[in-house]
Amino acid sequence: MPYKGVSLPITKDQLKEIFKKYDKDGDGKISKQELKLAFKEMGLNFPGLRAGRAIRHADINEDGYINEEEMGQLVTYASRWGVKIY
Ligand SMILES: [Ca+2]
Ligand SMILES: [Ca+2]
Repeated sequence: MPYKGVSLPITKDQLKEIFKKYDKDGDGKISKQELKLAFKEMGLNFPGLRAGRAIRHADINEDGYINEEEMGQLVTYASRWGVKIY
């Protein structure tokens, strides 16, 4: 797990790639459950709560999932929580 911990600076593209890895069912979209697991493994507190908030913020077409286009919003949102992005 090279991505463990939230303090290492990573690029937005890298963070996107990390989120994509958590697309466990391979449908090309990140569900709340998948996002929760991602946040949990990043070491964030309250991953379920954060996943819900992040999806509400980034889910532009309001289908409850984060797709490729919405991923940018998600990354920007996640960067507020100490996931360092340069
Ligand atoms: Ca998925
Ligand atoms: Ca969506």
